[in-house]
Amino acid sequence: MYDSSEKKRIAETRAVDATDQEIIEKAIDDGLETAWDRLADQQPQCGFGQLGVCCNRCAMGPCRIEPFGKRPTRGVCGADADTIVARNLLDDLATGAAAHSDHGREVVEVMLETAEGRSQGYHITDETKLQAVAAEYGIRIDKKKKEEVAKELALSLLEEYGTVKGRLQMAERAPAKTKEIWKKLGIVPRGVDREIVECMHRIQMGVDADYTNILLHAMRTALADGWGGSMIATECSDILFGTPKPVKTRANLGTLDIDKVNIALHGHNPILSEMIVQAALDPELVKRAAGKGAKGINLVGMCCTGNELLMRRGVPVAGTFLDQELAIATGALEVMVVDYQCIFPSLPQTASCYHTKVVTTSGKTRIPGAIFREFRPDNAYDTAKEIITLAIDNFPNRNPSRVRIPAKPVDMMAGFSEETIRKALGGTYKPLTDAIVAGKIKGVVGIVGCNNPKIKQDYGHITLGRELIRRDILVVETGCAAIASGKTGLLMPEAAEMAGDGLKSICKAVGIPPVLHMGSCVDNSRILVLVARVANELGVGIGDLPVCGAAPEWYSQKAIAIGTYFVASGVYVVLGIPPKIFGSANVTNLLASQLTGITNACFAVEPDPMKAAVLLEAEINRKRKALGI
Ligand code: BF8
Repeated sequence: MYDSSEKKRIAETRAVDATDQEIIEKAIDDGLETAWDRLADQQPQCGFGQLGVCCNRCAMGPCRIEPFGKRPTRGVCGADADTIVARNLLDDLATGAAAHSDHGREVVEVMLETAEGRSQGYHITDETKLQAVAAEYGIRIDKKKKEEVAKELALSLLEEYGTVKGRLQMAERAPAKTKEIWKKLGIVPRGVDREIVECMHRIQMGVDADYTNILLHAMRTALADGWGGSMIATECSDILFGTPKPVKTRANLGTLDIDKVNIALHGHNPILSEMIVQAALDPELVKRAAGKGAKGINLVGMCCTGNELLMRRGVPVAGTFLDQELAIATGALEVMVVDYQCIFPSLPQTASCYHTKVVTTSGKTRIPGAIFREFRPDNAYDTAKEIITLAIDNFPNRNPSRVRIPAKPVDMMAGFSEETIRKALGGTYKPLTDAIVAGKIKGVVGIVGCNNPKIKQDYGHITLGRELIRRDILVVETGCAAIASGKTGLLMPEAAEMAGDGLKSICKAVGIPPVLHMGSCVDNSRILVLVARVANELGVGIGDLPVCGAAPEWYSQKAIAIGTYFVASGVYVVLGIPPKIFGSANVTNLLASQLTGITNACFAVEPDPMKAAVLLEAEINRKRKALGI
């Protein structure tokens, strides 16, 4: 076993946040296996896999290409490194796009069932947004009831997934110049499912072998995600649960409550978590909790479900991707309820060291050792009550000698939907663009994405965020990046003190933090809408704006889709973790350089967030110069 100074050293290497470090030490004491241990077990990781030159697609393989030009230079089928790397990338991207988009479809289905009176406990909440989106789809409002409009809209949105219509309505939100580029490249997205299925077709052996052609389809599929599946998820969630407005809440593992029944809501889709929030207020359940000796029911969010809940309800967030095991390691969690995506399959094993129960709720996500309670729109409220009851009844099983909750949650502010930001600026983006033209704000960077145990938890996000605001660059965030900033205080208006003078003066005048939390990962679509509106107001393309993106700690295939739709839309993106493409000089060259001549944006890879800030500022300056500002 480790002595205390060794434990401290390990915890400090793994995470930045003091509450995380405290629980990492406890996990070591408890003999708990975590992602960091499993990463160590995997060393050395396969070099062929890291370079993307390993192909395991068919039964002639697996094959691998020798990266230094010696034999073998081709797989058994004859595919070279370019084909293999591009195909692997397309496969990953399709997986990510499918995850976002299938989540989006489920929200539309709930909207349809709600409109038809077939769901339990859901309502059409934001009528203004319902009408605005319906108008885009050419739906006449007249004197129709909101449910009728919602039904027509849901049916139109389901068509966006198919192949008959052949275009995505929401992609029309992009500026004319940006759409012109897509048209010229032949990458206008035709339908969400269509593009994803075509990815699967193209990566079958004997179909697409031209890396450029493969990468173009990757961009089209990514656009179908960003301007399709993800945007649909965001808009329909707003219609059902409300468009976020500024809200204050708290973050980190200290949001767990020693006296209450603790339930962590982990995953992505708000259709599950919103219902649990409603059900937790049920007097019958509150009474039951008291009967078990608890002072109440404490809900905390995790990952993107956490973001959905804090954006709309101000529910405290316990942490990011790498906090899912640590939340259990506090010994204070009665239930972790999950839907899908970013859920470690090992969670039931982690939970078995404590009294915690892991509850899965989607037929798509069954995990051995977890309790399954299927969550359907027609039984949503009842199932939510059942899950909370399970947690309450588990409260007496908590072993007080194994509980440690870090003392202090950090205050944070969230809820910056595109609508909220525009409203705060007085209805148009002119005040923002004026500040950019005047140089008070140099530009805007979206920091997005995950944690990855290959990098100290949250270090990439918060170091880059701090460095950018210091350079008078406004930061907008989503996903685990935003939670990381919340844990470190960057999402409070007081953080403006850390910003450069120009950005500080604007933040103080408007009363906003220098880092704005815009939501979950599907809510990157809010950033797309924001930049589209700014570009439209200025009569330019998205690629002309001094706007960049960064994913300092990404791990997920979803991040590949996100990065690619930003680049395809004209936004330069810096990745902190290398993608598996370096086995092909051609693929690398296209993505990291040649694309600039086409979309005016490309990818860069820079693991050091301080150096990434330099790259991002240089790109912002390049675009400012081109605009003559
Ligand atoms: O979709 S940022 S670790 S939680 S993948 Fe997952 Fe990454 Fe977190 Fe949300 Ni996004």
